[in-house]
Amino acid sequence: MFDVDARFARFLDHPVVEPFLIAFLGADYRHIDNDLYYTYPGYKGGGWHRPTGHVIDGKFICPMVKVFYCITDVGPNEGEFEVIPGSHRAQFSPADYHKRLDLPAQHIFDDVNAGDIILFNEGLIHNGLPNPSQKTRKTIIVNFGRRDAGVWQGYKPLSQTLNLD
Ligand SMILES: O=C(O)CCC(=O)C(=O)O
Repeated sequence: MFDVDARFARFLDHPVVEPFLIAFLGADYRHIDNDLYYTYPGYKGGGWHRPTGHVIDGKFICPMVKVFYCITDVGPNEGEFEVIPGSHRAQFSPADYHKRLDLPAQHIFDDVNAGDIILFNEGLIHNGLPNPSQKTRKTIIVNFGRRDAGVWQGYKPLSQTLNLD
């Protein structure tokens, strides 16, 4: 997205977000990838997941922080995003309950205003609910890692973009 419009670079060091990224990942945090993410009317839901970042071999790790810049309002039954607070410390796998919609202790983001930001450790078990409404939920997702994280293939800005004054 930075190649399309360099103003999207604001999402790399947004003044509200940057202090959290520094606290969780270090002052030399890195951009990993980004997506313009739409969940359309009729979306069937994504399924609970967490790529990494939980307890592995008794050690807690946080290699990646996900930042959701919400660009639409989202109310109840509009395909809300949901997380299980604290689940980044759990040692079980989401595989067994992947298909379930509701889980105990889940938090459903059903009071979102455009402009809100959701920031979380990717180790938190999370999901996008089915969207039975007529509204599309739109999110700009930007993922960040520690200094040793690499930008994912296809997400590195063009050299012309990086050379902008
Ligand atoms: O917003 C959503 O529906 C899901 C996004 C998600 O799960 C992710 O970026 O890992």
